[in-house]
Amino acid sequence: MTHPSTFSRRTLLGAAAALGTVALPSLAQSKTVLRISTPAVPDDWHAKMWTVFKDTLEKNAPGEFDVQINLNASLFKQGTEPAAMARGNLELSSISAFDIAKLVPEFSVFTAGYMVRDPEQQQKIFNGPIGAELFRTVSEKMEVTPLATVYLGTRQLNLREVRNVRTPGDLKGVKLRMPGSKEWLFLGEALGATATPLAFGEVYLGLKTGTIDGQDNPLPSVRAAKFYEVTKQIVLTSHLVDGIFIAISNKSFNALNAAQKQKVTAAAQAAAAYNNENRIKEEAQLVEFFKKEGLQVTTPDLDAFRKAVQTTYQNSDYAKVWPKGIVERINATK
Ligand code: KDO
Repeated sequence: MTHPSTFSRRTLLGAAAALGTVALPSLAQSKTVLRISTPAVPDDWHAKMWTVFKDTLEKNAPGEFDVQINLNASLFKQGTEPAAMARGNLELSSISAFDIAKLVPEFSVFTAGYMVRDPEQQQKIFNGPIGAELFRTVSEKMEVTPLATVYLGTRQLNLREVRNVRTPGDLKGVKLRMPGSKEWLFLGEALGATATPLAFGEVYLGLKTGTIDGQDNPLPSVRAAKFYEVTKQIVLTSHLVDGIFIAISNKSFNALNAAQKQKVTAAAQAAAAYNNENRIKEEAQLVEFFKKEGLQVTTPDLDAFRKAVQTTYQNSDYAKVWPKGIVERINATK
């Protein structure tokens, strides 16, 4: 006969074990998985910001989310993230104005060189009525919801060999790597170069071996991806105050409850704020860093570049689909 106390202890243990085995997986299963894919290299601010996103979310919604960060385009190739999110195969990414312009043509106004003045104006544009209007269309047409605007930095030219670059005419014949879409290539051509498409992850080798003569990126990315090791010059054209947008697939966003939506949005905004603050600070210090690394840093005739690039865009098919009055509204955003 079983001793009553042994029996009851066993029963209790059994019940606890049963509870444990049932409770643990069901808790784990109830975590919402948020996979992030980005081409950013680990040392760049817009890679590190995702850790801020993850930590903020864990703090505000402990145990509710399983945030998985995939850098270096290891999960999805650069530029394929929006389609993956629209299909519900990816939860989060940071998407560019160029990605958006493919499906929301009027957004190409933000792919135009010398359109946005500086990071402060960029934040005001996208956090104000222009952003609200355009993001509504983005959500409808792309099935993703932009949550925060990230300053990627101001794009500069970065050349393999030193060249006297004063005006766009001086870039004639220069094989300038651009990311692989027609909107990006148009920008490279507008600068006067011969634009050639290449994914971000292949740029270092392209510069090293000479399959390209140069690339354009904001200075913090030139540092983080170590392009300065394989180039000799930076030309401060400041041709694009570049932004990317932390976006979540509508399928994932709509599956969240109201409190979770608010917490995910707040975490995205904290991540963007972390990036913006650090990137702006670093950007101001990098000319000295590159000089110390032995690069020539030159400033071209900015009026000549601005005029040529703006005229090219104004006369292009892109400008034909820009919302009426948007350039004036952008310029009036102070
Ligand atoms: C690039 O490929 O040059 C670019 O700067 C384009 C951006 O839109 C963004 O994809 C960025 O690369 C990556 O995040 C790597 O920094």
